[in-house]
Amino acid sequence: MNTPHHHDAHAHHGQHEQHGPAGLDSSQDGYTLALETVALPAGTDSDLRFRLLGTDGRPVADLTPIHDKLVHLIVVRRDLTRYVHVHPAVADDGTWSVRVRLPEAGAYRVFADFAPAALGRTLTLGADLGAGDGDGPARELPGPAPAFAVDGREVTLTGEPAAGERRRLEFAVARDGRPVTDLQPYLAAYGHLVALRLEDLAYVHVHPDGSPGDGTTEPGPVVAFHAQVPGPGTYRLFLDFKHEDAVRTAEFTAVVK
Ligand SMILES: [Cu+2]
Repeated sequence: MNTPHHHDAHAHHGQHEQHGPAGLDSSQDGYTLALETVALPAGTDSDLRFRLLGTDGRPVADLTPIHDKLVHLIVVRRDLTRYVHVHPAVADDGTWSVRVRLPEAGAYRVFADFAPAALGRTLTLGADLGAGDGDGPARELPGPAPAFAVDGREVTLTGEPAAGERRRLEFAVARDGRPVTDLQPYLAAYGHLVALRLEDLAYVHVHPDGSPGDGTTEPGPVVAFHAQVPGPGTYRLFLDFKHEDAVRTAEFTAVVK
């Protein structure tokens, strides 16, 4: 189960935009995600440490911020039933670390999303991480549903991702049946969306449609994105949004034929 399929992962090297599936490799274009932590206890706060190595094998010093952060780190259980999105800090020796809590035992995958200045675009590298003892409980990803409740908010998804085609996805946030119009900017956007494919844990880059302060983008109730998924499969969409000073995550399943 730890052997990802490598479909088209190498088909688009050399282009300035990443079109193929991302996150399938721990090393790409000369850059490497090197986990120093390969296993963590489950259910407790622990330090996850890693390095980002450049073409010369040394830690990459010059990163271009993406949405206010140098590195976005996503950790998911391989069945996509658990999701953690954090922002590590770097020490003088080039080691990155961040405190995470993986809720239960199992096999996890780590994704580092970063943009080496010398490369001029974003890279997403992936690596395997274990948590706790053994495989942990088997879980099944919930099927497609148009709405997700989190912390008393209901988020409704309109639109469907499609293979090889840019599609608009809209998420509407409501509370007690009323549209929420006071979303707060979180990392320079009203929402951050990460999509992952269950079959191979391909990571999909999603781009927000508009940003706070651009004169047209409202603070809810709708947060819109453009997404293009690399092919058929079952995708889990994770939407992070900030409301009343807390970041909350809504999750959706989409089956792409
Ligand atoms: Cu992030």
